[in-house]
Amino acid sequence: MDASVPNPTAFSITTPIYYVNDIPHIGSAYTTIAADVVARFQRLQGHSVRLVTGTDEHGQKIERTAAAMERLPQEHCDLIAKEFVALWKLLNIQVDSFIRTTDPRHEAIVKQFFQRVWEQGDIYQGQQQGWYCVSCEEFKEERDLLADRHCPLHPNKQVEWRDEQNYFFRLSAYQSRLEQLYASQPDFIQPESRRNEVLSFVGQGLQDFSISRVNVAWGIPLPVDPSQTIYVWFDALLAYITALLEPGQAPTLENATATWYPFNIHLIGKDILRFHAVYWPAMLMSAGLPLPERVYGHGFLTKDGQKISKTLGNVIDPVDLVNRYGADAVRYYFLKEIEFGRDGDFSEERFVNTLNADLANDLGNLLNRTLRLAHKYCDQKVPSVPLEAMPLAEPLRAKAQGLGEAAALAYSRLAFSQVCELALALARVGNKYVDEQAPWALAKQGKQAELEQVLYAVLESVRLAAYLLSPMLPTLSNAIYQQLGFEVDFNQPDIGRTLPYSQQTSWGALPPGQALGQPEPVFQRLELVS
Ligand code: ME8
Repeated sequence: MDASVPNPTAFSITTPIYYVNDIPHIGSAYTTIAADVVARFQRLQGHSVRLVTGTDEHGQKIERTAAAMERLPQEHCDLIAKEFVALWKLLNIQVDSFIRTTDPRHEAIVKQFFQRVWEQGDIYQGQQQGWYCVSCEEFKEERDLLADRHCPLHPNKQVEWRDEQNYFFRLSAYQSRLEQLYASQPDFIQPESRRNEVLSFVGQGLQDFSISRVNVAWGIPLPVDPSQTIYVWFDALLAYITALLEPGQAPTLENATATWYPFNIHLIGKDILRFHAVYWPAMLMSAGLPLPERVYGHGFLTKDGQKISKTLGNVIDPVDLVNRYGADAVRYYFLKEIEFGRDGDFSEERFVNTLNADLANDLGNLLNRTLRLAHKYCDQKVPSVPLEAMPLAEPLRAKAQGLGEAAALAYSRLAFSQVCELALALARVGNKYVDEQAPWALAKQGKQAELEQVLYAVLESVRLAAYLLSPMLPTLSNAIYQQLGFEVDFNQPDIGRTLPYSQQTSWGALPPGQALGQPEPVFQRLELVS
């Protein structure tokens, strides 16, 4: 297959390749949850999906962390990488490829890529002088530093002076090609605020950057000078490509880029935007490889206004949150309550209140009360209301009209909170509708046809809301579908074939007469646990 033509039915997405300087925290979970939701949405649309994540294990930051813990670097990486794998399982993330940069296949890919860039004449030797933040693994401009030369992203860490002979990548040679890229593909960097940041940075003029280190033993040896190792960022970005190798496949760039390449989205936090939106496309241009479709840089989760970070030590433990509240709750909260792309503060009280209001009350309770009525008045079956009998103007049907398209658009823009609002608005109208129509009174008056119409409309609305929310809430949506009498599992990779998006977002997908399950609360109210 020609690697420059994207495969239309294949969708590939990456999270950052996380540092193993510590166990994962809620920030790493945030990006990975969002990537999983995008991937699940694409599966609903019937696409084959590859979700790539992994761990970034080389470089000085990891070397020092391991030394401080009196571990060998590899031993340290093995321990921490396991924690990432376990967290993704706990959060119900469907990882297709988990790549570790210490995987020997990765070294082969990095060396081949380096060779291409070398042959292109884009690597040369030079003197690197500057202030280096080991926690960012990045040189900083003096004007960007805080008082006493502290890093703005790691205010508890001082930058260190470096003056060494390194090998440089000729980034400056790509200035105009990058500017053309941003102009011809305005969606390449999202959201808009991040795009502007990059345009302003590139507009100041690009400088070559060093891609090797002299005094860092924990890295991939530089092919042209084994006394140096490859800069951890040059190495880590390439892990996206290594991750696309099939098990047992020879580690060549041709193999790795044959099926899933180029990527549809690199999902990252705003801290690593330059690497992905400037350095990475230039590296790919140099190596003659196609570019990703878009780079999305989301905001930071903060606690008391400070970025939550492993280095700062103000972390929220995702394992603890999941153990106390469940994976669906954690997945939902961060995507619903924080507009994706912006920063957002975490509050446990808000967490509990949001989940109770949206999932226990608006959605869960609506299903529960309606199911009970259907058990009582409709012989434990979905009311037998044929599609033709349901007027287009029926309030819930009217509200549901166009919801599938609106949610698809929101998902494609990564506007997760908007998807939640669309689905929740339907549930809220449903609750009001039940109150107003009072099906129990219709029963008393012997208005069985009207009663059935009301109950059908409400059950169908809950189904539709659950379907739209299923990428965020796979467990809850399974429970809702099962109580509605379906035997399905939203965790199946071929879910888009079992429950196709366009069919499931059309009114009437709930089969009249289908036997209903037992009404049980699908989402238990949460208590604030201190
Ligand atoms: O940067 N809020 O790894 P990393 C939101 N190894 N997201 C956050 C966050 C916060 N407070 N803190 C971290 C690296 N993140 C490199 C990446 S990629 C080839 C190499 C998320 O472990 C966010 O996605 O420091 C951020 O970009 C990423 O974790 C940084 O992860």
